[in-house]
Amino acid sequence: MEHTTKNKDSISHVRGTSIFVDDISEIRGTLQGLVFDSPVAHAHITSLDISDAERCTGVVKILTYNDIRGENQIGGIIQDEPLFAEKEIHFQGQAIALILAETLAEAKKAQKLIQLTYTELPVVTSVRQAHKNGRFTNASRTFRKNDAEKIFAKCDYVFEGQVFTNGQEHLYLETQGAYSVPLENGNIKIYSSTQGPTSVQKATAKVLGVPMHRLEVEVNRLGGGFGGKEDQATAWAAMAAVGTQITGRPVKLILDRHSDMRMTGKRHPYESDFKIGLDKNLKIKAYTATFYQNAGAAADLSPAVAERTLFHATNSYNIENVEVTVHSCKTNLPPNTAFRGFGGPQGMFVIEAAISKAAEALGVSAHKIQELNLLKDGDEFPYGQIASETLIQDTWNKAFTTFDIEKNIQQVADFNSKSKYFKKGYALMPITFGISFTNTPMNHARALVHIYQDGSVGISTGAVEMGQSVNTKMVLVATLTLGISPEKIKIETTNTTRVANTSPTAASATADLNGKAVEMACKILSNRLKTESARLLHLTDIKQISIKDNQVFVSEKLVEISWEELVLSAHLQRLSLTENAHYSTPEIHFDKSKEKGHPFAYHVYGTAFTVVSIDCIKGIYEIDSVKIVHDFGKSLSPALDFGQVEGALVQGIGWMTMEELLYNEKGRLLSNSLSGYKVPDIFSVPKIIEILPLETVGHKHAILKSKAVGEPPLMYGIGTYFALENAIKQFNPNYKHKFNSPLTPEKLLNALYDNHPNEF
Ligand code: MTE
Ligand code: LUZ
Ligand code: MOS
Repeated sequence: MEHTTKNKDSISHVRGTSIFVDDISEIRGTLQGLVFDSPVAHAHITSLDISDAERCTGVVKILTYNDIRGENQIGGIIQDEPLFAEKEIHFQGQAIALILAETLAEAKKAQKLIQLTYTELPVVTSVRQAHKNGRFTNASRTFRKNDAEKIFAKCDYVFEGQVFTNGQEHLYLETQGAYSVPLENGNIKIYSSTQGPTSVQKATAKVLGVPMHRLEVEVNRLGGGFGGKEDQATAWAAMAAVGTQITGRPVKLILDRHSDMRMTGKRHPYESDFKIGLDKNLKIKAYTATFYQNAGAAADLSPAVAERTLFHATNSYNIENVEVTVHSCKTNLPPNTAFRGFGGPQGMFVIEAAISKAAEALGVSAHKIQELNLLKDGDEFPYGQIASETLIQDTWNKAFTTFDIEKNIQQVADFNSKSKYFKKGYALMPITFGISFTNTPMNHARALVHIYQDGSVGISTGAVEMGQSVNTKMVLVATLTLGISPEKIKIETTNTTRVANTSPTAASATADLNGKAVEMACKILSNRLKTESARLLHLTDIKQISIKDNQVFVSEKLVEISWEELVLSAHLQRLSLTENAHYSTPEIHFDKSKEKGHPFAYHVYGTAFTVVSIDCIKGIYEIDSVKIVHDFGKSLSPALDFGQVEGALVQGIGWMTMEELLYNEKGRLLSNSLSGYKVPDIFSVPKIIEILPLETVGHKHAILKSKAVGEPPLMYGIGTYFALENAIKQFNPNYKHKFNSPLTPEKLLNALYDNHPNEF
């Protein structure tokens, strides 16, 4: 059954019966919240007059920072982010007030009557400018292995370059929102579309000035998060809860698409400088890079994202001398945040650019340099972890043999020699991605498992379902551990009262962390039930007892005790049918004072081979094929895991080719709607996506040896960028790599003809 398991929500999604925050039946008396946000990116507020607006029909209250009883502070890692602006505005779209009205239409009327006056201050959007001005959201960091600067002098070849990768809009289908409901004695229940129920609970408690136990945060499922709701779901929940605290009424706050795009942070744009040194055998001897991360106006998750950029700065390569530095530059953009890959993609793009630059200058194919420098067991990452169970070369070699890549490369060359206005290009993209929150203390989770007396099972964990199928995976873990059919198992909502102190659903580690806790709780329950079977069967030893297919077996022989009979019997014996287990990842540690340690439980590996075609008259392109060998470990469910690879790949391709985030010099988001911001659709996905699992035994720290899969495949999309640049070179021999992503059709058309040797 495992291989055909589909996401258990798929039917209700298709039928439209799944319940997202905006679908929750409203309680009588519910107020509608509407945010009044800043029209400018940097200013001193001179006055805020809400009196006309507050007199509007239907308006019950307009909240500003003055109404906050606790602290006006929602910063997660660093306390630098007010819920409502006070004296100063730091980005366009920053919340200033929340209108609470009987209807949304009334709130919208009132919104127009709020009078804000301000004096504008200089706006900084560029990271180089912020860096020059010494404006950072958090401390810069450097990872160092040996002495790169010294080694450059001894290298046969040294190349330098600059790189830009743009941000990315999350575009989850369900926009940000929350619904806050008063309970008795001033307690509040918050329904939130968040990846981090505990982050919402903690930040909201601080804003309300109440202890965490007064707040219950409930998450049913998300219509996508992609990192955008790891930290940035908090503000809307806190605002709605302040509304409930002040008015005593339920408050619903759902952002419309436009507001969501304007007010929330995105993937961090990065500008980077690199220097790479090689010997004459194409071995990379030294690598340095400086990353300028556009953090936006507050830290949000930027310190953690920056850290992961450093962890992945050498991607899948072993380099003896490395020095990489990241600066989180403070600008007047909305605070940028987690996005699938979490800084890893930005770091990996730069080393791939450095390799491509070297390949261009030396007249070799980049994949020769890539291949010669792949990691192997025993190599040391710049952060001190020793590579073990390394599978990057296995995925690479399997891709070359199975997909016959050398032949494909020859076919591309043959095509290009015959075709004048259509050209093809290819690239290889190896990935090595570390699994665990880089912040060691976050790597733990709990599960609460109830077996009801009729034999049905209810499981609560800290995992949030957002389309990645974590709930389906939890069902699989419980099914396999308890030996009962999946229909008997229900995954409950994620709720801070049932499972407390959760880490957000993030870092691709959710199924591992929560799944291990589910497995532990189920094992304890299973052993208890086996003991009960032994009692019923007058056996002394439970070793020969097993539970499978909803039945008890002794020494693999069926005995006449069903799961239901066994459970009821245990209940009548007054045994507990509930377990609560806690799992924390073993072995991991990291010393920030030395920037060395063993931060990851394991790594995920893979290799993608991408071929693209460009139309040199129109500047448009297609992706012919992406062929991938991926290390799933021993996949719990290939159907689900393949879906993650396909989705992440296409999201990565979107980031690299068409999603062009654009702010003007005043910090105004120009790509603020779906007419101006293009995401991949079914016509822009590769014509062929082939995914081949690498056959392995899996990793012991992965849930039932099935490795984390959520983020790593996004980085296969990076191959598309380099394949496109290589195709451009086939048409325009004077073209030099630009490393300026996304490579939109407009940029590609210019690249084809800029400085072309022929007249057109
Ligand atoms: N898949 C879907 N359909 N929707 C999402 O929002 N988020 C991604 C990935 N896959 C996401 C998704 C991100 S950013 C992460 S970190 C992982 O799922 C989180 O889930 P996991 O830890 O269970 O893999
Ligand atoms: N979130 C986080 C993450 O807090 N720490 C991480 O290491 C991480 N990695 C990927 C995605 N989200
Ligand atoms: Mo994913 S960026 O860890 O939410």
